[in-house]
Amino acid sequence: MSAPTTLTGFAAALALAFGGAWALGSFVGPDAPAAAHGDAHASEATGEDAASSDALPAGLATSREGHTLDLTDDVLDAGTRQLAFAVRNATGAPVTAFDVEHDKRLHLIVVRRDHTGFQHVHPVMDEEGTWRTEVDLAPGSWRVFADFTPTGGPALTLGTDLAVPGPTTTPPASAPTRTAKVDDGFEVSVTGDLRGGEHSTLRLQISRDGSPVTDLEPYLGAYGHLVALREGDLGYLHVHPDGTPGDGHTPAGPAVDFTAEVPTVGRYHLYLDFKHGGVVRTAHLVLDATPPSTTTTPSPAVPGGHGH
Ligand SMILES: [Cu+2]
Repeated sequence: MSAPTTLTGFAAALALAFGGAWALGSFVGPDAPAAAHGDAHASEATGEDAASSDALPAGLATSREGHTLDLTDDVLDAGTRQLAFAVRNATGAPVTAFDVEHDKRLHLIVVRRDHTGFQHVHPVMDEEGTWRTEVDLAPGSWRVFADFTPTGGPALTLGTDLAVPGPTTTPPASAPTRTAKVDDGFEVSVTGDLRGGEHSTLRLQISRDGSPVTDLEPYLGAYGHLVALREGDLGYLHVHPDGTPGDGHTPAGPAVDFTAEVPTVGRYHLYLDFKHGGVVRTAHLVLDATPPSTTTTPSPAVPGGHGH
């Protein structure tokens, strides 16, 4: 598998990050390269041959590169609650300086582990470095992802667990879902396929009451934001579309294209945030990544084999 060779601008960097960060995003050991922080915003994740499809994606570690995601309460009652947390440095002190990425200093994803709840919110930090936001919680086991770049440090996505006590029902088994209904008559469908260890293009199309939506509004500098979570471990990807609003060739819908690369076969939950009429909505789609295309599948007898 080869790394992308053409990187022009933001979307391309993030498209790379979608793939490269997976491969580089293993738990960082003492011998790991400095760039191996495995975040979708890690635009410097170039040059490495993303050879190991078994590498760990972002979001699986609570601590990495001297930074720790620390929830004030890791048990919260169900309902609309204030979630508070800090990002702590290696001495335990709250970090208060963050770079702005995609209009925000920190992006927070809160997802129930069975994929029945998902929120992408932007907390506010006080002077002491405590971040707060409201979230809607149903009983169950949740995962909290903080996606940020401490000033002078690496882009990071840290994850930690949040418990919400109460009776839960068994969720239906997940199934591949290429079309998802969203509130207020919106519907999102996806074409294209994910292949483990390879780049592919996904096209997400947005309609409302059966008509294509052509007046999407920019949200955080793009017509769509896509978070992908691997089923089973909730390995995390945050990706952005090919093209940006106002670049002269990116339409405001109905299609939003993404370049995707997932590290392995398996099931991936895709959460698309898009904005229309001043409201941000989220669509939940599910795709199964297939093995790499046969022409490039390395033979076990020929490591890194070149099939073309
Ligand atoms: Cu965000």
